[in-house]
Amino acid sequence: MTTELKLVWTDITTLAVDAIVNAANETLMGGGGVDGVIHRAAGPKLAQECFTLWGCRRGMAKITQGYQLPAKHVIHTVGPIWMGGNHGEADLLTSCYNESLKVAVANHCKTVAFSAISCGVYGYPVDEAAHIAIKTVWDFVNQNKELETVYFVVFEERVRVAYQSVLDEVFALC
Ligand code: AR6
Repeated sequence: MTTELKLVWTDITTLAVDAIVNAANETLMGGGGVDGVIHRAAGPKLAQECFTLWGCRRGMAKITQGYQLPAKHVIHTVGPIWMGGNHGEADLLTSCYNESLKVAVANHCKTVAFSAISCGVYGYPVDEAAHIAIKTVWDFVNQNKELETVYFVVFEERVRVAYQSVLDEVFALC
């Protein structure tokens, strides 16, 4: 199966996909940004399940149910905090996408929607983050044929512009 990659500008909590990917923190107990929005929309049972997971290391991913969300599951991944680029940030961000996709496939998810991990409070430069997000997903779907559609969900103009320009580059090469 060829996986479709799609850029969408919407609130990720509105998407009826198999899994949405949350930009969480190591506690997995909720926070601000997209994490807070997802927890509010999913309802308190999400935090109850997260509590049983004992947190998540940076660069890794864990899955829960979606509860009151239209999405069946939430994959929680913890992105790097930008500290100038020499602290393993790129490897950690790459790992977030790979680990989330591995968890998705292991749980038979065919449609997965990513938030722009680390592009908000964690301060990752959006052009570099967009490049890592798209390249990592592209490489993964070329090796793994289980996924139908991967959505890159953007919620701010500066992030949309960054993703669009990387996607234009990638598809120009095809
Ligand atoms: N739908 C889709 N994307 C959204 C939404 C939404 N409803 N709301 C915000 N975004 P951030 P991070 C975008 O800060 O940088 C939390 O407190 C937003 O525009 O949510 O990985 C966690 O608990 C931005 O482009 O995540 C952590 O402590 C992107 O989501 C920390 O923030 C990511 O921004 C994680 O920081």
